Amino acid sequence: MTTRPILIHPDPRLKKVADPVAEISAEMRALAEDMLETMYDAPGIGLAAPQIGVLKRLIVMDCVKEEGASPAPMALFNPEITWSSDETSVYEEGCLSIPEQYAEVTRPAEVRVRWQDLDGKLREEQFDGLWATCVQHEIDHLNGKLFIDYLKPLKRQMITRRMQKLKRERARA
Ligand code: K1U
Ligand code: ZN
Repeated sequence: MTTRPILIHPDPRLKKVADPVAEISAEMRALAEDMLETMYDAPGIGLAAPQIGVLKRLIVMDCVKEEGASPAPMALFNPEITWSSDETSVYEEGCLSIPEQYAEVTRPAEVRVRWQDLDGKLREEQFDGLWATCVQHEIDHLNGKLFIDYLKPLKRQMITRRMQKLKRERARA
């Protein structure tokens, strides 16, 4: 398993619609393992393949945050939201591609998601709480959408400028 560098916004690869995974091959399973390692190392609670520059419809998540609790890693290939609740919830989101920037985003409080697991088996589950927020944030990444796209243009521009500055500083270091 290897950690992979995470792309920082703005990057054109973060704005593209990712391609479906045609076959859950050994290579795709290894990619999922690398993504989980990269997510835990960051640390984060989710990661989408485009964030490491791979334009494939694969996300990983583990939203168990309590200290000492057992990890609950998930890898979802070709995830699709099949139902969203009318009830919404607000969460102060962050993004590993937009480090140290947080903002409140309103999303459906519960979603049903269908996906293929590591064995290629079709699965469907209902998510709530932080899992629901995270799975929607990650599926947005597969569609080239970032949490800052939900914000007012001025706030989005301010965050984008901060990220441009951060990238310039990192390139100089
Ligand atoms: O997709 C990503 O960029 C990962 C992102 C997922 C996410 C966070 C918050 C709401 C929705 C989706 C992160 O993991 S940011 C880091 C983070 O939230 C966190 C890090 C350490 C401990 C707990 C949370
Ligand atoms: Zn993100």
